[in-house]
Amino acid sequence: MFLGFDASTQSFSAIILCPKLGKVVAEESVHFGSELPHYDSPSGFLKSDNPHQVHANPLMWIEALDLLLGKLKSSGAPLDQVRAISGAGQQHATVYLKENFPETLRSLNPEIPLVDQIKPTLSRITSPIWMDASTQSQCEEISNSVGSDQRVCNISGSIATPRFSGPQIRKFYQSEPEAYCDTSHIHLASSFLASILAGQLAPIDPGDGSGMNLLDLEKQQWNEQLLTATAPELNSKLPNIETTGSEVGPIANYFVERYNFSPECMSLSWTGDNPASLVGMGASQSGQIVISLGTSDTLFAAMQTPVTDPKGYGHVFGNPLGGFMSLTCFANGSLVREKIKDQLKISWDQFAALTITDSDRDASQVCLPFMVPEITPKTDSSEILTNGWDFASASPTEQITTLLEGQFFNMWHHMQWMKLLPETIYVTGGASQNPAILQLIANIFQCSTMRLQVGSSVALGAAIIAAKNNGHSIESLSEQFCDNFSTPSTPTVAADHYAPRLQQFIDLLEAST
Ligand code: XUL
Repeated sequence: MFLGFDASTQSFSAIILCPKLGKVVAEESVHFGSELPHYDSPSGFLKSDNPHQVHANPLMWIEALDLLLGKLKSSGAPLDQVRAISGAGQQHATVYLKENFPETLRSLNPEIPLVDQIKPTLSRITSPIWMDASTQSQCEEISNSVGSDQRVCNISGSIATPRFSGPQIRKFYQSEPEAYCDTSHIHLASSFLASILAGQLAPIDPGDGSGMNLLDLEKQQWNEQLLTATAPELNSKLPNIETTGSEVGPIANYFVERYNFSPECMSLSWTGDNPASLVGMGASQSGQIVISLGTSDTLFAAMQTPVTDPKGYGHVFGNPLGGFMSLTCFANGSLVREKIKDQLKISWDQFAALTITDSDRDASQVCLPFMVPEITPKTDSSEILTNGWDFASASPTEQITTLLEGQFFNMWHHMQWMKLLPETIYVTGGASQNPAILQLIANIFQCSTMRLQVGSSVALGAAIIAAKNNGHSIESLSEQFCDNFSTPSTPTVAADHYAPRLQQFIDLLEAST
């Protein structure tokens, strides 16, 4: 059996799959906001007065890991039969650790919770996460030092990007030089958690490593110029780059004693949530497009040769199964859908029932759905902007429908650089449970949409990576676990139905960004 973890922004989940039985045998999840309220992070990150500064407490992730494994054990999940473990973390988040981290990992005591043992190893008590947009000046400095945005993009697959780890590391070095000096190890959320499971330092994989603005994408090695432009002695603080799912070592004794894992269970390297989702959706090879509707909304597809976004919003990441993937990320995803749902005091079912998917409403009414600083396009708006109508006093149907249309118009507009003509879009993440959303995407993108029946394509992707690296073929794993889609939603409106509203949206976007 193979275990896959998904350490995402708002929760930590796990799936155990068994290729012999061809089925998922256990699934469990911990929601940070409700199950670990003492971290004061209702949506998985700490409150801050500066909307551009978004950090999380890395101790919350490891307390969640103990809680999650405890839940799996008490539900009778066959942890003793797990042969290998991999996982995926929210991308870009960095964890800063002192010299004593490796020694602490080697001697984890099964009698003491992880959080108490790891706490003294942190050289920075918080981790900047992917929602942080506070490093614009560091991005400019990195670009200037390397030569240009285009040069950074040619090497790393993305222009210097505020949420990426390199600019975040530079900001830490500049604002807290002593703590930077006291930092011997800088990990991504993914490699930090993989290290704890293995009881030794784990590498970073090319999928998650390409979200750092530090990796030479083609050579799959840290790039000297980018390292120098970012911070001194960075090379010695970073783990090595190794293929996704490579062996780190047998699982640490802590987990054997505490949760009954076999001492032979192998702990593998992790990847980022989006690269893992590409695998979990069975889209790692065949050029299908995936839309993931999570805390962030992302749109991604596998690509053989890297093509970069001329506007700089899109990224090229490593594909965990070889080659590359293109990705565009939107910060105003579920957080905004949830805010509107809560303001209207309705349930998700009511939210779905109130969505109009082929409306003949006033075609000139559109909105920009940005309530937190947006990544694509870059904008600071903190409230919904309309082209002259009053959003707050509109009916719930109008609010929900224009909000969702705005999200998918924005996505459509910003995927044009990928030059893809999708026949089917595979939709995953919490909001994919809403059939009205699947229909709306089908109508706006003019292709059919399907959703995976398994809850987390990220944890599934990680478990598939673990199974593949234990000798199972990716073809049979994909057939067994990724072929399980809902009946497709096909367009119910003509191709030009949304054209006037889409144009209104683009006009409003261009006038305000
Ligand atoms: C991708 C991105 C987010 C995070 C959180 O570039 O920033 O999708 O991975 O899920």
